[in-house]
Amino acid sequence: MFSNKEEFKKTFLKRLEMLCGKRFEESTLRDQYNTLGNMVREYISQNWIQTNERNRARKQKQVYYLSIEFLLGRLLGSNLLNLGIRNVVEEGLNDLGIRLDDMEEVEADAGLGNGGLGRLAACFLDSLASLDLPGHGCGIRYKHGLFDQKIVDGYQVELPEQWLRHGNVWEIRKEELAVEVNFWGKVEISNQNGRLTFRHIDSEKVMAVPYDMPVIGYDTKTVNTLRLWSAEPAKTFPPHKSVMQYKRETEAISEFLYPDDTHDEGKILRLKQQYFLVAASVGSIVRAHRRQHGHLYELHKYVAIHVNDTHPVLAIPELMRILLDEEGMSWEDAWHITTNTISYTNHTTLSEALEKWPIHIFQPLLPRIYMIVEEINERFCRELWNHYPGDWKRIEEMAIIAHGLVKMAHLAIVGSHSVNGVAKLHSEILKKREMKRFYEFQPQKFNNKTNGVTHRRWLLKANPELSSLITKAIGTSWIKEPQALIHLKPYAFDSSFLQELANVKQQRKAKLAKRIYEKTGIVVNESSIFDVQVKRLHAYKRQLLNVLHIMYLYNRLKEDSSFSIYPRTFIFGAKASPGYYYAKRIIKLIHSVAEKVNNDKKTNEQLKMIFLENYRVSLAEEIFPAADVSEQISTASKEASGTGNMKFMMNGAITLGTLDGANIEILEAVGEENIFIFGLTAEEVLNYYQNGGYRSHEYYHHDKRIKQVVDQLVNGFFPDVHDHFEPIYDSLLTQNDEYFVLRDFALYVETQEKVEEAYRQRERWLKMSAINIAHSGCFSSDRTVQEYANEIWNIHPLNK
Ligand code: 4GP
Repeated sequence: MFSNKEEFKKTFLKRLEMLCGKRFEESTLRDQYNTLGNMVREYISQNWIQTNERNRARKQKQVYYLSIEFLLGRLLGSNLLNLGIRNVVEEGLNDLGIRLDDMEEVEADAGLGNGGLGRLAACFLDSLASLDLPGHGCGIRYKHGLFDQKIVDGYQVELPEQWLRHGNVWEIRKEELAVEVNFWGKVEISNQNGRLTFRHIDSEKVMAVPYDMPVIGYDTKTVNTLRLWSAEPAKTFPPHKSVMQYKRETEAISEFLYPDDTHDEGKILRLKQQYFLVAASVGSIVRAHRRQHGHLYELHKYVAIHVNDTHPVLAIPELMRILLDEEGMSWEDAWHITTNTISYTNHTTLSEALEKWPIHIFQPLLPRIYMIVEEINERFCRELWNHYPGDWKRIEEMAIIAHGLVKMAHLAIVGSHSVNGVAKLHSEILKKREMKRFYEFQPQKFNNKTNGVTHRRWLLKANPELSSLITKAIGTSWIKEPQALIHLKPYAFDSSFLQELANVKQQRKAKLAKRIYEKTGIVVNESSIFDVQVKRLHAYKRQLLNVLHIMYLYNRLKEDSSFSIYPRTFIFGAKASPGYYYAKRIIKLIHSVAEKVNNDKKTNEQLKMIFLENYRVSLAEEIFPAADVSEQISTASKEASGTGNMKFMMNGAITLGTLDGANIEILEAVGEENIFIFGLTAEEVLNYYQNGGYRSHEYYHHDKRIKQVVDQLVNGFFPDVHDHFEPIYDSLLTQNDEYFVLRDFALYVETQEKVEEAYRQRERWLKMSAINIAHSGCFSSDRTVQEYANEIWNIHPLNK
């Protein structure tokens, strides 16, 4: 369609007139963006069609990745890059007086996720397509993604997000492929020639309408599909409801993403969303399979369904329902097919995040599905009884339904053939603690798949400056084979390379500094250490530890005129779940401390504290390349993996972290001299939880630095907030500091001093940075997805 700049310009101008009905001179940047988006979609349409045709013709096994979240961010830039047409387009646009960067900013972030879990799903899509693997995403087309965060007076305010306000150039509505989803009603049981049959009657129907988005692989013809479902009223309205009420309730299903990554709210709606996603996705998968094979007896040989955390776990009883009620299969056949089709990933050990649905909500909303879950539970408990005769306690612990609750993680483990954690430590904790009983019973199901991130978005696209430098040194092979980044290692000893690395970092710091100034009006010192913590706000992630350390530095600088530090800019970005009041207070605390530190002449040359509002994928792409220090300071055992840690490392930042999640594997990769590790180990934390013995008061009383900063939370040091920080104070003392902030404080301070010392030795620091980049290849999601493909899904590349 356009192999050179001139052709591109010609097509672009013609398409713009056709699409927008105006001359180029009158067009807005949005018109131009829409035109380009449409051109890209057309450009790949043949490959998209051919990928689907090839999948069908070869009857190759496909994986469907079911996820309640896909945190995609913007797509224009990464699509152009993956297609290898970014340069042509950029030059062509330049001739027309348009900056591609400006055009990219017109695109709204597709923020259909909260954090790690949703972003991982997006990285996996990129890797699947880039590896030519037949793998597709299934999710919900939320009208409003994760809320927009505004900071007013230091407090978080949530505004509804509106990514679809101007349409979405990447999607294609496929009404003809809609799937009917049934809620409420009852189950009619009849006996036909001695065989019981089940019919879900009097249900309320909802239409799930798919919107397909192309997932374009890097330098390949493969174009996979992300299918997002939208909820719409069915043709037949329920008789007992007003049309308005029915319409409102139906549309609510795909209206909002739940702004929470740890607890559920609005239970019925959340469960409706989950079943909606599952019924629509499984319905369309099965329909396509039936069309091709005529029956479902070999479904598991051609289809793998992966459930991303427990939210889509109803795929298990839904597939059973189809096989039993629609196909008339025996329970045994249906169970064999289902369990061999489904696999499951756990993303957190936080017990409050383990989903449990009250029966009184579940049963009326999904009567037939509930019956099936009951039967799965009964059969499972019987099996347990045979295995552990008389061990009631164990059976009660492992049951899927107990004490009025349906335990989704138990259903997931029982109904799938593979259960994995997302980093080595996390997978071990699942086996030894959280899921111990299940591991003892079926050890073969359990495995680890350490997370990864797509280095194409997080390095190639986000950091073109560093990417060019890498390519200049080791060639381009790392783009398709990220493990080739290891060839960069010798350059860690090459001072001219290190100088260039320093220049690249400096450029990106200057760029971020400019952005910070535009957004906050604060001038930051571009040669200070950029020390960054960006992630969801959660007590276990311990943004508080970071803040208390800054307060300590501030106190010290104020009180001790002989004390000085290497200038530092502490940068935060975080959204707190709207109902998570504690987390919101931490956001206010960050702002209150920043206010003091940044406005105090005595300190603000050396210390700056920045909170970047509305942290999201597109902002993250500006932050990671500019970071020197990557804060990964969760309470050990709590962060399942972390993926920000990998993005920082790829961009040459040095990790300052605890022995938690994938930090441990980063340590293994780079060696202890290239990372800063501190704090309690997971083992120690878990022992404290189990055996007690921690008294935060002791740390408070014995360490003057701690006493001072903790007291400052409540002693009028922040005059404008009254008692607003009391819950933080209480969490540390009255509630005995569940996340061991005070316990790790001194070690953190000490390690921060080591960070400073290392940074002062420029060559040493740059060497560490180069070594981190060189070892980041194994944290590409290409590696992760390849492991899933080989060891769980059993799928193979399309073009081979
Ligand atoms: C997150 C985990 O907290 C994080 O450690 C992990 O890297 C990420 O999943 C991807 O596996 N969990 C969630 C969640 O986002 O909603 O439970």
